[in-house]
Amino acid sequence: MNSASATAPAPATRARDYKSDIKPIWCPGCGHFAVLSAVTKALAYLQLRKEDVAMISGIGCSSRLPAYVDSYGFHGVHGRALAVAQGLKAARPDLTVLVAGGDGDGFSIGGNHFLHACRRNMDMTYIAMDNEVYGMTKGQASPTTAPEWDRSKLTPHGTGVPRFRPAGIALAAGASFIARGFSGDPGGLTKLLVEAIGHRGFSFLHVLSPCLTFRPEHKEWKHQVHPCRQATTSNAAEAARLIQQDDGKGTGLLYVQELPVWQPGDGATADLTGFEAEFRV
Ligand SMILES: Cc1ncc(C[n+]2csc(CCOP(=O)(O)OP(=O)(O)O)c2C)c(N)n1
Ligand code: SF4
Repeated sequence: MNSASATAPAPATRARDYKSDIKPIWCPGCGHFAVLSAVTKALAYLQLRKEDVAMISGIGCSSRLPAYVDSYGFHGVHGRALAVAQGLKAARPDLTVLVAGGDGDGFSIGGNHFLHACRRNMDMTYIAMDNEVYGMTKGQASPTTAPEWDRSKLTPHGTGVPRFRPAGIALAAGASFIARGFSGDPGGLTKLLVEAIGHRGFSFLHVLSPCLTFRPEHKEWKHQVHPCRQATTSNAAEAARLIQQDDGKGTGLLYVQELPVWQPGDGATADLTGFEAEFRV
């Protein structure tokens, strides 16, 4: 190695360098492609080392995302991504932890973990790809499906149940960063992701990411999604008003606040030999 190359800075990592060799098997036009692209662009923008990033997910089409990113990853159990991610962050606070999943994974079976992850406020980013349907299991209603949607054989008269409102619930549960992006606006989504990763605490990024296979009518989202009509606030009461008055299609950073971050101390790295011996079968 000559002296010039010894002092030369390492070449910048490009977005495509963060893509794994596995080809996505999502349907053509699936919104999740744009989320994958935003993730790799955000990692490249921040020049994060692959070995310092871990992507965790549950189960669903959206939860396949970690397989397509060349970082550490864990494709886990349906609804348990946040539990796994928090365990990992407790043990390895040095890692940048990103969590990815769908509205079914995160708000139905994983709803309890979502609430407590918000209030625990560990330093990680949660990307919830909301297509208002269970895509992977072929089109059942999810918690964010409109009550009158009657295209699933399981709910031929609609669910009749009001929607789960992810941003409002995240705020009520104590999340310190709440943003909404749209897969039809990849530039805006990348920017929000960079901000979410940079925020110290639990960053909740709600992404409107259509499933054109089971909700083809969501092509219309491109005409319905709009920038949020009010400026970002750090006041929870103002954020509540903003989120309540919004039609659920307003994008941007809705709320950000510095709140105490929960990170266990030495306990996470304690010697567990005795404990493990006690449970050995
Ligand atoms: C414990 C458990 N319950 C149910 C399932 C079946 N299941 C797999 S994916 C899924 C829902 C996927 O929907 P969503 O999380 O919204 O992601 P999408 O596929 O729409 O991206 C369900 C119910 C499962 N795999 N494990
Ligand atoms: S079924 Fe829907 S969510 Fe799943 S890959 Fe196809 S378009 Fe995407």
